[in-house]
Amino acid sequence: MMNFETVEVTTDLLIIGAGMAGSGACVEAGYWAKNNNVKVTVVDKAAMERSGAVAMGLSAINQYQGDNTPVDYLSYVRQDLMGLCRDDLVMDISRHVNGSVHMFEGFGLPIWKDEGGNYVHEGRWQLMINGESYKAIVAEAGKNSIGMDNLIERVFVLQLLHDKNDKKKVAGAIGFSVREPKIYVFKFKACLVVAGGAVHIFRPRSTGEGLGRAWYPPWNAGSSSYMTTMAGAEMSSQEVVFIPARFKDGYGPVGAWFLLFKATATAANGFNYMGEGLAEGGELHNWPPYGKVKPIPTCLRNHLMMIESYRKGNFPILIHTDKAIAKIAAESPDEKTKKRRLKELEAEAWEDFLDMTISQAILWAAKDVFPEESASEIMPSEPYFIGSHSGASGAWVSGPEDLQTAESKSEYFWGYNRMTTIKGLFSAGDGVGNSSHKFSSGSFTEGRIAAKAAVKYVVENPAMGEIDPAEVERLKAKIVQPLKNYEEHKGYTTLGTVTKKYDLPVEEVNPNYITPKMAIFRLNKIMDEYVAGWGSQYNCSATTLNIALDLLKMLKEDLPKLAARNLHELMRCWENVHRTLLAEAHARHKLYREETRWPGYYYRVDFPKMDEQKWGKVFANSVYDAEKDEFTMLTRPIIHLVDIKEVVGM
Ligand code: SFD
Ligand code: AMP
Repeated sequence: MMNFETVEVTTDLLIIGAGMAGSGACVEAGYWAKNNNVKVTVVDKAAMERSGAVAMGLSAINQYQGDNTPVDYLSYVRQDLMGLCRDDLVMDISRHVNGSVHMFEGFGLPIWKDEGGNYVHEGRWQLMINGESYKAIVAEAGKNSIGMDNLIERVFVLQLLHDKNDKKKVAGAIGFSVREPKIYVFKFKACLVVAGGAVHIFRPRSTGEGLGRAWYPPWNAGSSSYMTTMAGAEMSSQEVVFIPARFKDGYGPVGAWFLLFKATATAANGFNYMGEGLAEGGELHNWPPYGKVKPIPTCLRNHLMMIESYRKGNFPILIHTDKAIAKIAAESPDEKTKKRRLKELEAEAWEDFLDMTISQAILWAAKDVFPEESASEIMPSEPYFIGSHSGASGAWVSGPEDLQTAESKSEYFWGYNRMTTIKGLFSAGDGVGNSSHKFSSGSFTEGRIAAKAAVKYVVENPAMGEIDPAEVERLKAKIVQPLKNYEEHKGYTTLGTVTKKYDLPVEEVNPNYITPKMAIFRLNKIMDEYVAGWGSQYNCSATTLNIALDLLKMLKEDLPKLAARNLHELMRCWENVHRTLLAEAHARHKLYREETRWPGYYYRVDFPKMDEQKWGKVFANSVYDAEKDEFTMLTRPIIHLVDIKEVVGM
């Protein structure tokens, strides 16, 4: 067993996670910190240059307002989430996001421009970029702002520590290095949890040789949610997962194809399920008023696809890349231009994936797919927890004061923008619920907003809190327990990591411990089969959810037996602990909201319709008591700050 050294870090503001929101937070906090003599430190489990969801790069900036107003954006977001959003949070990001995008350009990010020098739009809100190095560019700006001495990489933060004298306030955090035997104990006045969303809570569609492949990054393991939930912060909309429609197997995103190339999708038999769904008497008319809005809400687009493929059996669903390319090329004035245009379109099609989902490009190449010659299969993926895209899960936070009405102020504002219900604990990006469609640029913007407010909090609350040394010692022992479990019991293993016969890695079978891979399989199976994963065709009911809760209880009982062979596996163990708490919160939220509000994300088969009267004007929230291991469910009102009547176009 390794000997662990303890490293103590004392700072004013700790930023946990250096992804898109974390980078925005660094840029902003660096500025305000210098003016206020505040020390800012950022910690990430990976290397900031390529950490988080944007590691591989992106091919679009999905939130840019241009000349649109925050109310325009709000109407789009509210409709897309079937009426569920916090107007104040959405409009707050919207009014600042142009500034962030212009910053990106200043940092050196190439944004596509047309001949007139204007940004090239993918859709109304999206801009095309040459974004392979997007994260590296943004991270560099963040590092420059706070200074390299204040960046701690390769340290996994396990959980937050309360102030010894105030359980409604945070004063520290504990984690460990994933490279050296070191435990990190942080002390701070405030912290910003921006550790992303969650992947691999549900069974992915990828198996065997593609195991682990997902659309959202597998290293987003529910840490934001775990840290805020464990600290006792109120959480919101944990039932709202995002199921993206993606190119089959490689999980290539569809946005550029639908919006830029204007491709259409049909069922295998050629049926135009989207057009028919919208037509008079079509399925979308069963979901008023959202079935009639434009663009069709993301979940309803999925819903139509699911009916066609799973229920009617007309799969696969095809996206007609070939027809889309041919149509654009045909608009050329002459044959020579058409040929050139075809080559350009081909290059753009490949770059879309090479910039952000390289595996999809590899899969196309491996399968001899030429997008200009044939259609590709798309399908709904497994559920993800991503407050920044078309999901809505995350922390319940205070909004900005100036956007509140007299009615909303008492519900949505408690002193500091983006502070959770725990003092000194802020969040942003995937960590914050009910302000969907922020994407990379909006997450960066929300990180800036939260960091500015957190520095203000530090200035106005200058006393350093006190953490409980006994609690620290208890957690130090807990962190390394999986390494001990392995060392103590490894001799009893029936199989090593490699079978002699086939020379294939297999999992160890040992009655005394559970490997991280086994644990994740067990979690995935429970969630897939009982909590509306793809394996149960996104269906669940009170019966299945209660079965899942029983099984999760038993899984939780076994998690102290997790075993790690090395520091990397130690991280894998704790990531699974993070995932499991979010899995439970999610099942409880689904059980609580007795309606089907997001068909295409999940179906409560025992409540198959939207219940506007009971659930149309409320958020489902929860508070976790870590000592009692108990969730309390509650509702909070949806208060509209603006009346929106028109249906907006794309
Ligand atoms: O089209 C710990 N996203 C897209 N956004 C766009 O604007 N345009 C696109 O084209 C997008 N597409 C897309 C996107 C994502 C992915 C994976 C693909 C395609 C393939 C979404 C954005 O990427 C997303 O909205 C933001 O990145 C969210 O930002 P943030 O900061 O909330 O999460 P993060 O960037 O993943 O960062 C999290 C950080 O936390 C670290 N971390 N550190 C310490 N301790 C722990 N316990 C930790 N746990 C996590 C991570 O290392 C990371 O640095 S399209 O398909 O939608
Ligand atoms: P995606 O690639 O699916 O993540 O989508 C990128 C952006 O395009 C997001 O803003 C989506 O909401 C939007 N989008 C994707 N497909 C469609 C569609 N068929 N209609 C309208 N908007 C879409």
